[in-house]
Amino acid sequence: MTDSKSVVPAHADLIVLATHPYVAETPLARQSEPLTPNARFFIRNHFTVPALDASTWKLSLGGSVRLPRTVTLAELRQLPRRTLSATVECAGNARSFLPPPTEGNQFGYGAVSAASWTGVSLRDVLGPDPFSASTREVLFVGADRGFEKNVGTEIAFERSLPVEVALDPDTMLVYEMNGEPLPAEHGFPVRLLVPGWYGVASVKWLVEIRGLEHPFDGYFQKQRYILPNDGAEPTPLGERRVRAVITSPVDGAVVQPGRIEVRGLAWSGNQPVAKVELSADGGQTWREVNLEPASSPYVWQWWQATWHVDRAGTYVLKARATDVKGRRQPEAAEWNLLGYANNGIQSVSIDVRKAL
Ligand SMILES: Nc1nc2c(c(=O)[nH]1)N[C@H]1C(S)=C(S)[C@@H](COP(=O)(O)O)O[C@H]1N2
Ligand SMILES: [Mo]
Repeated sequence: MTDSKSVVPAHADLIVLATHPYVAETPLARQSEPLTPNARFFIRNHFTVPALDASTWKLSLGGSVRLPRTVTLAELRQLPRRTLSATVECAGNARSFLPPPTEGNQFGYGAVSAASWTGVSLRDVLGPDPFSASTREVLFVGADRGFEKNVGTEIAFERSLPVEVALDPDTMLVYEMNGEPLPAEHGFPVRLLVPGWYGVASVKWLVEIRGLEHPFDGYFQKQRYILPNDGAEPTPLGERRVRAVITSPVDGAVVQPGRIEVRGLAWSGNQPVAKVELSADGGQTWREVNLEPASSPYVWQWWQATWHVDRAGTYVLKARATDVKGRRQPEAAEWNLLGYANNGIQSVSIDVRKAL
């Protein structure tokens, strides 16, 4: 069990941005396996990790559900079990590359990871026709809470979904991550998984689901994780934007002329990536790389290309992805006050030098 006062166990493989609450990203160079091992999966907490006991944990179903009730973990485990691979990306991923600087965790490209998730479809938990006819949204409440200075009081971590997204068969309540019970920092014992959406939708330490007859206007729904965020009517962030990253060679690497293997990852939201292109001249010319097929619509795909370089010099590598719906990532994403959803193209500078 997690001690609510303890800091999350040290993750030697992560870059720690903050400890209270704990926020840590995965270095790009450590994204070396098809899925991210649990100990290397990025962590984005807003409050202290709550200490929950699986044997007494209960999920309460209320609000505009037709049949208010509670569900235990044993009951969840009796429902049809499914496993789905999905990437989780924080909307703040790559925020530090969106000039000028914005408030928030200054993530590099590491606020993203992927795992196989096991649990049940939320709609199998809710049953047929679960909500009153006037239900508009479904609210998900985490057990974690704390003082939020922008609100001036203690709040819980909570976020809503449109009913049709909540009832999508791929929206799941998950209790295993990469074949192990969910680690404490990733939502033990049960979290929501909205597989193609920015991570904020996937509420950890889930304890309550509530049908709502009005749009939810909580802090994390209407003041954070929104776009635009310049005072215009805010829309809560939903599906992830398409993007590619280069994992190897790393920015600043020194290599010898010859054949250089370039590798990376690409993902989108609710659909796979169709094409990744690589440029070795800062974006003037592009060629298509070898892209692995997707093992699920929601999970990243590895790609690889061989780059032949004869002459010494500094080169800028760029990779850009296009998903199966034809959405291609932009050269630069539009700046926004809170630095969200930056899917602008990454630049990786490589120094090609002959060995002395
Ligand atoms: N209860 C709760 N759920 C949460 C959060 C949180 O702070 N509390 N953070 C959200 C955000 S912003 C992200 S990006 C993901 C991060 O999931 P991870 O820590 O498992 O990587 O969890 C989401 N779910
Ligand atoms: Mo996030």
